[in-house]
Amino acid sequence: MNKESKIYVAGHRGLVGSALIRRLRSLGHNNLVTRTRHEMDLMDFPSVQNFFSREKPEYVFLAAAKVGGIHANNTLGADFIHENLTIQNNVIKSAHDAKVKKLLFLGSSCIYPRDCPQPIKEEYFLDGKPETTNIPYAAAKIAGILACQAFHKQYGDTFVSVMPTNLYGPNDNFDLATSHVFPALIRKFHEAKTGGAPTVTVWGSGAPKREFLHVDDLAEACIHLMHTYNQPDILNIGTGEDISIQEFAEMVKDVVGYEGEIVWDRSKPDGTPRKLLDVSKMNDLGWKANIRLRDGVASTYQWFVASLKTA
Ligand code: GFB
Repeated sequence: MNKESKIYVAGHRGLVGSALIRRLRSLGHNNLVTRTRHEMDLMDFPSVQNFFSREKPEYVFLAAAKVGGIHANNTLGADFIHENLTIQNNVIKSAHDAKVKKLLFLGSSCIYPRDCPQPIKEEYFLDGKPETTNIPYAAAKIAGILACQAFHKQYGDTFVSVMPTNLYGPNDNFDLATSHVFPALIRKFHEAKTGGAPTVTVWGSGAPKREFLHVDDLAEACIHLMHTYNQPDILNIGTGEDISIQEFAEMVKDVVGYEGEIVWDRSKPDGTPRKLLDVSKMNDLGWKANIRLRDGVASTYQWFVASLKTA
């Protein structure tokens, strides 16, 4: 991949896609192709085929997906499995037909068995049942990995799959009903601080542990792999460190400067107790995460406050 290569980022307005665009632009890539949902519906196979045969992108980042936090995954399973299977099938087959040089598929750490040893090695893939709150989403992502591997085996396509841990950063979804815990807590503590609320309600017991990766670190990892990695074997992308939801809530509270109390709503699911990724393969390939969690909380909080002013 060089500066003139034609690169298509599917999902360029989302958390991951927008970070890829920022990073590619800052590296001097000037032949980026994007389409809004209005311009091309990734759920519509003829439109996707038509786009690929006309534009003939050389490199594809498949970051378009329906994503959400524990509550959205637990209640909108039909949408999660249907939309993700359809989008990825349409893009992967069209990329194959258009003979793209390389495609990078964004999976998720939730594809792994819920109760596997920690940290999670890539070889645990398909060794057991995923966490129940996100099985439809996990099933779609598992199918995406298997599709990339099958196209590689049957046709020799260079279709690579990466498994990021829980991501955060600019352009995240801050809607409390559908978001992940990171943006949810930023919004909750900010609104409690500005509204003078005495308590903030955080879901679950606080005991689960999560590994949070800034999406700019992920973008750097994906671009690094586009240059260096051609294998069908999946790769974990994370920081290699996790934190309990309770510790994380205290951190967000502190960064936001909220002085009230945290109340735990144990009627909400905890989800998987832990999903720390083993990132030694990525480290061996020459990449490691740079952004410290507390710095990432502070910068994302600033981004969120600025976004409220422009909304
Ligand atoms: O980020 P999150 O929604 O998703 O929740 P998962 C992580 C943990 O934070 C859970 C707790 O234990 C939640 O109960 N939590 C506490 C909260 N307060 C809140 C809150 O206000 N909002 C939210 N959303 N959570 C998702 C999967 O699992 O992770 C997806 O469902 C995907 O499939 C994604 O893989 C990365 O980490 O539990």
